[in-house]
Amino acid sequence: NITIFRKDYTPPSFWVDTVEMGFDLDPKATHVTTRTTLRRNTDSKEKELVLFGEGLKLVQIRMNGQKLARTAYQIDKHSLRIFNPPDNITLDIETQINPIKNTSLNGLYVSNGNFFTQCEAEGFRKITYFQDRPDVMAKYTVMLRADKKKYPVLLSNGNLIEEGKLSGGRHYAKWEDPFKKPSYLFALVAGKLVCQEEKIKLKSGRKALLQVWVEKGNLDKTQHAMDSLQNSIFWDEQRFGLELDLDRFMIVAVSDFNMGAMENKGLNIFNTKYVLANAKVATDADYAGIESVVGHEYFHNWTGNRVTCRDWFQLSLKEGLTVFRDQEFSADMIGTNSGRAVNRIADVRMLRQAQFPEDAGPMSHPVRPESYVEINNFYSVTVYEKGAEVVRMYYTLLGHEGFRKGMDLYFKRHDEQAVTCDDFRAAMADANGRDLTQFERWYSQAGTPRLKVSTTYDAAKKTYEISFTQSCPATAGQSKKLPFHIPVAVGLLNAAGQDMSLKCQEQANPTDSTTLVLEVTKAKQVFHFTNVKERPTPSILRNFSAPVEVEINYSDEDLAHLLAHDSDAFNRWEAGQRLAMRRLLKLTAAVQAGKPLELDTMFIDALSKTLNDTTLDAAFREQVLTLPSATNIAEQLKVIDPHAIQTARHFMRSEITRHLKDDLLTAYESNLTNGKYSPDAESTGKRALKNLALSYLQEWPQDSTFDLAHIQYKNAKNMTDRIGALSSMINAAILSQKDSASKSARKAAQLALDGALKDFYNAFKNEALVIDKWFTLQGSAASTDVKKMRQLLKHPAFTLTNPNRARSLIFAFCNANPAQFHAADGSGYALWADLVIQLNAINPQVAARLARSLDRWKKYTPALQEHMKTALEKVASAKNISKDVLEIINKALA
Ligand code: BAL
Ligand code: ZN
Repeated sequence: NITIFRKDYTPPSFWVDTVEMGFDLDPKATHVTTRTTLRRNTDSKEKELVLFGEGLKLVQIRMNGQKLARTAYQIDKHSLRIFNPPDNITLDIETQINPIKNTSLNGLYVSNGNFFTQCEAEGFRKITYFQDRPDVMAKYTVMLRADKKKYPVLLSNGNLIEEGKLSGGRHYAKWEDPFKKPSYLFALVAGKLVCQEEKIKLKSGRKALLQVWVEKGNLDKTQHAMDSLQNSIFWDEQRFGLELDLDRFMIVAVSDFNMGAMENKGLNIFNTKYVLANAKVATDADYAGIESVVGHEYFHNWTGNRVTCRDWFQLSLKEGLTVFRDQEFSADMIGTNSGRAVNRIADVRMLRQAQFPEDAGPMSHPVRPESYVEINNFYSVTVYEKGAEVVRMYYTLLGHEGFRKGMDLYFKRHDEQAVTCDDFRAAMADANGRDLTQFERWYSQAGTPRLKVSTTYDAAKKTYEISFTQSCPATAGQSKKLPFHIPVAVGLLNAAGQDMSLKCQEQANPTDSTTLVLEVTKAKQVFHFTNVKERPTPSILRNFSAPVEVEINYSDEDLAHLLAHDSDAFNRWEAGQRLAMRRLLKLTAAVQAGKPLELDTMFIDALSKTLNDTTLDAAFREQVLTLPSATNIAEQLKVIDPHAIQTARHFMRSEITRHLKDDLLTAYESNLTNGKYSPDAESTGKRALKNLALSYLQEWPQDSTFDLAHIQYKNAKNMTDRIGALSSMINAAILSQKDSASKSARKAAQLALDGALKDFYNAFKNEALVIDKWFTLQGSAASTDVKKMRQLLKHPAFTLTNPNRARSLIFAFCNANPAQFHAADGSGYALWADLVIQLNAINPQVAARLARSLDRWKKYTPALQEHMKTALEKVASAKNISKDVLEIINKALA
């Protein structure tokens, strides 16, 4: 397994101008003809022409019309090398592939009898021999030929220029993409599909045809995707002045897909999960996910497709930027300030849940990685989510207008080019006359920076000092770090909880606002505020202005003050999380020391105030009432003891319920949403708070609250309420009560749950995405142990070949069921090893994602470590392990 380094980048030896492809589609033997015109790149020292190819049968190769002599080229498992080619070439290559055998879902494959492609990052080489690298951009024409009955719909990138009948019941369609593109954006789809279509008028007055293609039974689930697509198109025109550059834009849903979706030019291919929705089958979260992913893929049309990456180390150039754009889109769609804050909180939760651990583990890498073995492993939360935080920091530093100027310059300079993260940074800097040299460290240094904050108030002089000390822990292959350029948004609250006006000696306040963005660039830095009339409570890192961990000595009173009053809703929430985390860490330590567990009333009171404050949006209250996750707690500990964490968290939840049962019942009852289902922000927030209250109420060890969940299940009119009820039921305390609940109540609850699970399955057995939810509920349920998991894996509806289904059950157990996955006897890890090995043979990408579940094994208690190591070694020594999985396992064991 070869490691590829960023420093070794060299330009391609040839440029490709045109690519003409022909496909004779057949599930077992598809013939592919590829004619490319190439011209030598005089900037390259490489003399040979190296084409990549994987698992291809080469039928023939011709150069400039002549059959290529066998001595003129060399072929191995991964490439085809042509010796001494002339400077201008027309190359004809014919390959044969076997799509039905392609379970990796990379390249051309078959799903439910239809053909689909996935070419990012390196799937095109599984179709034909090609310089399959993003800096080789060409214009494509594609001819598709197939049996007309079996494959009535034939789609590819760009515009349909010709279609017609062929002999033998076959037909053809010819597509032409007017824009240059790299091979990873190539796509084709063929099969029995139907579409919802609408015509829209673009800003310039041009018309465009929009289509959402699905299997026949799913046409009742396309409206939300269509609406989201139109909203995305209009948003990009309005916010960034970017118009759809094609006459036709297609989204196609496929049920077997490795990722969420793929931004192929004009022919986005989507996991069904991010297309299909109606009230019956989709939750509020699904609706939000669809809006965000449809937006994301559409926004790639400019950030990714028109301007693409020079090489895969630059992946965050398009992904970080496009995630930032989709986050802003979702926030703008809500429109209100508190709605924006709730979205921001959700994004930061995700960052802390997944990216902070990645940044501190064996797979840690900078936003722009320095090396990889398998690029698919670097479609990571660091490249995507931390990458989006990096883009957000430009926005915070340069302001709304400044950021837009930077974007405009970026497109002006680089349209139809393959460029680097440095090019993007240069555009931002040059458009604003700013020096962003130091900012480059966000791209080159891995790890989550720590920002220590201390403050001093001088009552006599009315001055206030905020001192920052920044550091960054060592990460894989990077021991020493230099200071980052960190935008720290700061506000000061007076005793009444109002924002004070700010005057800072080191940093002018450009907008006269009460929030100031301090630019911390040194290891140690002090900012002096004057005319501070009283001792303030500092609100640091408002709206999470940088992806760092802030260490600050707040008293509980400070935090309660911020939770009650901060004008920055993000920091209000953050204060609540700090209050909770502090206690969760103490409780975890108490569990480990065998001490009695106690929770103070001050914390409960603070939560109660928020819960009962009906001037706050329900969505925001739900966020405040949601405790830090087990992973969040684990990240704060030197040694992870999952059982102690679980006990502590469970104790806190039950104490909150014991004290606030009536308030929770009120929150439940006052947030019922009746009438027609609508996934708008207000209704979504209400349902979220109601279902959270319901889940807390299940900590109450009696049957009355369980009945509430059961009734909700039976009466549910939408999937959010149905799944919310079922989730509450399956995790209800009454099911495991040994003492206080009577045996018969416990039995009745179990019976009700079993009935509901059966009912749910029967009602939705033809809706794959809903059955995924059914598996997820069970995979993550507190009562699902390894034995039960092995039973579920044998369920007739379970399969490892469909990534959604595999993830629904297995990832739920390994990533979201810590108490059972980390069983003391190591049986959870043994199951994990079996599944990684089985998945590896089917789909290395999915297997490699699962492999990540034991990433942080060195942080666990010694007894668990021992079992984890055994499991990791078992995978490492198994036969035919892919480079995808080996890269993860080897880095973990190193
Ligand atoms: N480019 C892979 C899928 C996505 O990030 O949109
Ligand atoms: Zn993307």
